[in-house]
Amino acid sequence: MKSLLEQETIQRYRNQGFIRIPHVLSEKEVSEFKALVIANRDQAQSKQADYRGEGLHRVVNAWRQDPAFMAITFHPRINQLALELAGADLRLWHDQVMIKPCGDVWTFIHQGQPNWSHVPRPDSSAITAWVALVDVPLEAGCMGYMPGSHRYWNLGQQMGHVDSFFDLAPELIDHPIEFVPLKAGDVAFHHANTVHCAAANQSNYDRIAATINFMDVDTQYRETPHAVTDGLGYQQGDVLDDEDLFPFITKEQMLVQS
Ligand SMILES: O=C(O)CCC(=O)C(=O)O
Repeated sequence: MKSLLEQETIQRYRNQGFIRIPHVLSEKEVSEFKALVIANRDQAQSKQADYRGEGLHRVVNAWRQDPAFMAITFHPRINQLALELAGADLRLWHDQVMIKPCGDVWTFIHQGQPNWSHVPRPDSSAITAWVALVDVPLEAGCMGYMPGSHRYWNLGQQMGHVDSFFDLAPELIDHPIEFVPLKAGDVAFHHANTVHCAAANQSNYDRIAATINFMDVDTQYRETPHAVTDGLGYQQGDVLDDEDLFPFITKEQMLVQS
């Protein structure tokens, strides 16, 4: 299988914990996927599923509610890029509809993995793809990442607790955040431990995106509430091994598909 990325790009991702990959989707895909994201937001609203009105309209596991969404979540190019950057086979953790309406609400600074029901580990290759379906300059609320912060692997749960985050890692207080504007069809990837945030959407249009969160193939369950694992019966330390819910994303699979 031919690599999509130069070694230098992969190395940059591994050093800084995030990377922008331009022109991943065609214009046609952007317009189809944008419609799918909006449809899934609206479907969730009418069913009162995981819909949040507090500045970010988020639907977790859209591919489970609408099989058409699988075109985004299992997009071969996005999946291959994730595998090349991660340098390891992966499983899907979940996908998300991510619509940020206009307003002054920032996405709090946080790491992904500590907010998931996963046992933290220093060697994780878990990676998130943030797929822009409209242009996302800084004023439309692009993501900001703290370079090198993916090496902090056990800071605990800090979503919405800015003070405790910096209590845990005071040396990060003065660490710069790099904002990464995207064009529609670009994808930004970040390691699941990269400290990140997103600016408020001060444009005059909805910021429409999808995210795909990939985890390590042998991710272990950590006992903590989470929409994806609640009620599944996993015990602390069990491998999240349900192949329907957490399908493998592997190089071998890509070879078969290509
Ligand atoms: O899109 C946002 O505002 C936040 C997204 C985020 O935190 C993530 O994808 O991990």
